[in-house]
Amino acid sequence: MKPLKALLVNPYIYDFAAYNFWSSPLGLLYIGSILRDNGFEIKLIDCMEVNEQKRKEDGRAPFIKEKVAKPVSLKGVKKYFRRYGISPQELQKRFLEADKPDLILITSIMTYWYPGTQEALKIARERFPGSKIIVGGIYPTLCDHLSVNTLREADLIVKGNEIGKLYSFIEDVFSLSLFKKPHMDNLDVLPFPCYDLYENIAFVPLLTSFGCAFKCTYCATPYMYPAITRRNPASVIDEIKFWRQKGVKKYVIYDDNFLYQKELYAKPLLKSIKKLPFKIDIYNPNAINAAFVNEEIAMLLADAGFREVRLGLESINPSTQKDTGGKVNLSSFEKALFFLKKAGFGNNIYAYILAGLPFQKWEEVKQTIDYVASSGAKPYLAEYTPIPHTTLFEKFYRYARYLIKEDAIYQNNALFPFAWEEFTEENMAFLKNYIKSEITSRNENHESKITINNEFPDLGKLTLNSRNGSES
Ligand code: B12
Ligand code: SF4
Repeated sequence: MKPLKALLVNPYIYDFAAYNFWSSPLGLLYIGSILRDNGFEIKLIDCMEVNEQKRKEDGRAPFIKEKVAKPVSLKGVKKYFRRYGISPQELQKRFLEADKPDLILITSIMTYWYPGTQEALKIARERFPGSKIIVGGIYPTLCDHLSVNTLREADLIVKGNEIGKLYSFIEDVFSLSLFKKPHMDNLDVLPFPCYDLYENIAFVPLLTSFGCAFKCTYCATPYMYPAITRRNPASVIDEIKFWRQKGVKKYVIYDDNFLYQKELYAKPLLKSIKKLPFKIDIYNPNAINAAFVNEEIAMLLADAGFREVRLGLESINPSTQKDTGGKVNLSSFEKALFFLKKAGFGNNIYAYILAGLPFQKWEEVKQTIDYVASSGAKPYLAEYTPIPHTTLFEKFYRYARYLIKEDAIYQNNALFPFAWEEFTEENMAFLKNYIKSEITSRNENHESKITINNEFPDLGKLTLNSRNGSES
């Protein structure tokens, strides 16, 4: 019997800004590998192509892009709107060139990118009316009611970890028994994601856990993954060796919880990476928790090949820290900085700062930027994204200036849904510029007001003139 054919599709997206910041359709590629293990012939159309000439040393690259007209729902927004990735016409062409697949699997990564998913679904449906089309990913997971309407052409919509639904559907429709049906939670038995379908593999994400021990009020991870699942360090090492043989040198940790229970997971993993007979580069776009960074961990991160470290700080305002979940405080941040600097990360420590939370005042963000810059770390603005099923979303969605609950397109942080009189779009623009110009030049001139190079800092005393509440 001829093998069944499955076509994986990572749709193009529409957004006001987007850049490949080590982004990759990892969930889709895992599903592809599982089906391949079951004898399916797998093909991939990844619409999110990048401009290879502009790829950075570290693996990041700009997506190819084109200005497009805004949909009616975004007409009033005074920003350019673009499609990132290949055009619908190019996608049609690639579908025309493809043999008729039995199964088409389409992913969706951010909720507000659903229009691209919707279009890819329509194009696939027109070209292959007889194929079964399944859509999964973050959008149906977080916006299940909305996705039922917007993705009507799909034969099946799969939420989060409902992989069992996918297996049953395939078995019913094709009257077969899949012989490998791993649960996604069992990270040690999953086949490695099918990155071999790409001509060039610029980096490979390493999925080392699902879930998180914290419950930050802006984050959907606790909803999507109520239980924490960890991956055995030995399995991660096997995967690194596997990709290294194929020439991959850069790895990106996709983990919300990398240092949690570090004695059992991160430490043995980092030690094993250090012992590998080859060197790799590691990046962590999802920040690590400063509270878990001690001297040994900082050294291990450096020795294992972390090229930079990104820490989540969010805010220096104790009440914002508390209201958003209390995962970090200034004393643990400063301690982490001290050890990371000692381990040699110097100019390569980034601190994420949350901007645009409901009823946040812009001065708080500026003070946090100043604090981070003076500490010698690089401030990095993370504009708040309202995400369904999070505490903040459910509490404040009525106060947003867009209908964020009715249409996921408005969940895009580029729209600044929670702008208000004490934090306007102009304030946000100022803060972005401030980081770019003033702070960058201050960092370049090494004008650090906080000196934490030689001695252990007197924790909690590394205050700035402008720190909220506790001026010193
Ligand atoms: C890694 C990550 C990133 C990476 C890359 C993301 C990527 N995949 O390309 C980077 C660092 C770039 C990133 C950036 C951002 N992220 Co992010 N990110 C994540 C994270 C931690 C993991 C995603 C992941 O790959 N998981 C592992 C894979 C295996 O899971 P998965 O893709 O969801 O797939 C599973 C299912 O969905 C399913 N599946 C997937 N596709 C398909 C298809 C079919 C057919 C089927 C059947 C099943 C299926 O199979 C998998 C297993 O169950 C999630 C949180 C989380 N734990 O999910 C946040 C998350 C997706 N990010 C989020 C946010 C807010 C952001 C940012 C906006 C943050 C910011 N303020 O700057 C930016 C925006 C990015 C941009 N504009 O480009 C939000 C989602 C927001 C939203 N509205 O959708 C999440 C949920 C985190 C949160 N705060 O709650 N992110
Ligand atoms: S923001 Fe990070 S620490 Fe907080 S709940 Fe989400 S994944 Fe966990």
